Amino acid sequence: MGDDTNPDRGDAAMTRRQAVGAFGLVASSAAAASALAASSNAQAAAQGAPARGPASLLYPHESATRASRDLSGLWRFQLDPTDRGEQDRWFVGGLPTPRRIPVPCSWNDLFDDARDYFGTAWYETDFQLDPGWRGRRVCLRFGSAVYRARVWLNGEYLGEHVGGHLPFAFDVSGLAREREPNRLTVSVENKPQLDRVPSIPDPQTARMYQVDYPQTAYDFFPYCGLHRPVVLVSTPDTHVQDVTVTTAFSGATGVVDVAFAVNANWSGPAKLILTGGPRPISVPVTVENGRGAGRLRVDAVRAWSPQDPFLYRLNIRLGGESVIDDYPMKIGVRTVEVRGSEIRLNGKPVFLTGFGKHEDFAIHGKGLDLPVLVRDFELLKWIGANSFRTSHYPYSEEALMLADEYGFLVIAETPGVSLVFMDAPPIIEARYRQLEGALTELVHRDKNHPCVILWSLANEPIPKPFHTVNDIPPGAVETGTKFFQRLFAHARGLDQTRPVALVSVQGGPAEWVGQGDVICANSYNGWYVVSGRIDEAAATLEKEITGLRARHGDKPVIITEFGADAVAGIHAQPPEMWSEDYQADLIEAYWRTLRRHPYVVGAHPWAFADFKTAQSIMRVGSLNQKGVFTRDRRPKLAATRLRSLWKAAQG
Ligand code: BDP
Repeated sequence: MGDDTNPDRGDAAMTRRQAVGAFGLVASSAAAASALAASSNAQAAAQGAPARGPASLLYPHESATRASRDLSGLWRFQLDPTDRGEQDRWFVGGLPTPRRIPVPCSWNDLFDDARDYFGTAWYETDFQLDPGWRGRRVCLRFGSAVYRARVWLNGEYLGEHVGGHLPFAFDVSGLAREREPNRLTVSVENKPQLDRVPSIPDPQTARMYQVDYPQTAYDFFPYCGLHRPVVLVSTPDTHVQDVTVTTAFSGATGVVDVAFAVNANWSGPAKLILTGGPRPISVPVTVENGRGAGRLRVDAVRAWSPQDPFLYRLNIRLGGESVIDDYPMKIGVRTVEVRGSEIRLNGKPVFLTGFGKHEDFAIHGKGLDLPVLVRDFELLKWIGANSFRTSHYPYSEEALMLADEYGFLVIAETPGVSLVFMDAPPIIEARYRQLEGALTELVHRDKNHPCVILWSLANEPIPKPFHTVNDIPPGAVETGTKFFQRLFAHARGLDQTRPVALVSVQGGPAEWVGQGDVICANSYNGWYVVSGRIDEAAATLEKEITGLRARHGDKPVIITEFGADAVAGIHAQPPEMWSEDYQADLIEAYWRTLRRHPYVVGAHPWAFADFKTAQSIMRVGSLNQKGVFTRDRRPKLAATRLRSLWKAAQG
């Protein structure tokens, strides 16, 4: 953490620049970078720093040519309920009356006056550049800020990013001072807005019969803040900017195709090096105008799978005799495809056992919490899960890297939760653009993870919000159909190597769900419907899944959510709602019913663990208690029940 003194307050260049880009981090940081480049190249040149360009979003793995410094720690923090910080130039003069906040962390569980605060808040810290980084390219990378972040360095506006859960970065070469302390200021704002994703129900048009506080259209607490690490990344001036790896098999040989981009249209020699097998494999590549591509053939390849999550190490090395840049990453060789009613991994059908989860824990909120991450993955292994869904937003990059190592199959979801289609066309269009941007960023970020086997474009889109008394407005289903046609086409344009789906509720609308390669459906018989009657719930489920089959041909089906709230410690014989016994029996009844249908290729009870929600008459203790584990990760009866069912199924 930096100290509180700021020897340099107020004397930096103070030009306040226009916010750039409606949502895109690439657009915003690139535009900001070029605006900045014009104004402060003199400063950069004086420091012998490279001219600024678009910042790479590659995860900041270190190598002989790359270093990074995590700025996590106790920063200064101030709420700004009247939005005066920009006008009063807090990014120049410093925060007037700050308190301390840990980064990364949500602000809501830390301070009583911040729990239900969804306005603008300011973060500030100081840092010193490593003297060894002199003259190198330096970027500032944010893992995620919910929802809109605006960033200043030494009083200079860098740009903004809109939408949480995904990284953004700025090239600060030359702008980050080498001999004096640097001051980093970030405003983070999370106002509930209709045109955001996720959104709130429109109080003007939606007549609600149940209102939560804070009001959300979705069922988790709207935590906000700097949720993931903020990192300084130092690379050579010429550096690898982006990498795309695709893998296939030719008999027992793995075929690894690597395409990569280098900044500033660089041309020259490069090398791809794959290690981890019996001997290193190296392929020379010629980079032309910033583009390089090569193929590695791996004899007797070790395919990545949940049973053997083997990762090779890939280095993309620029230069000939002397190395210009070296980007290291881990890759798994595997294929995924939908064939008939199967999802096939490496040509063999898989059945998904696992859960929908949340990034959620007491006090941290949605802040990256590595101990919880490791514990969760250990518990997933213990219970016999081979997969999970990143409901209902992209999880941290650390979670994805760890899933590669543990061998979990991941359904990677966008932040498109609880989309509705009864609002005015400009609102729906604004949401579309936001979601399309988030999807682009998500695929860009996670395309190289072997663990990601399916993109989920949305969770439970519905024509009109739940808990409303309105009729479905005419045209809402058709509007949604067009919305998803665009979104599916966009997803398939971004990635041809993975299937795409959306997660439906109550089976529909069929025109939306049917666009997926896999039919993903949430089903709450025994809870929200057919409450308290497990046998009838199973019979209703039976009808539901045969109905899905009839509507969607031979596409594979995953039941992505089912379950019941259970308050830990409550028991009942005969089982009744809210007891651990009822939850365990309902989940077992679902499992047994689903397993009778060969085209059902996955069963994910909702949820892995209890998680925080808004306050409502539906949520005891402001918690959704459908967790099979409590919020502090103690197993409920359903956990031991699932463990024996899943172990028995695995033989
Ligand atoms: C589903 C949602 C999920 C909720 C769950 C529930 O997808 O986010 O938490 O219902 O109500 O409809 O428990």
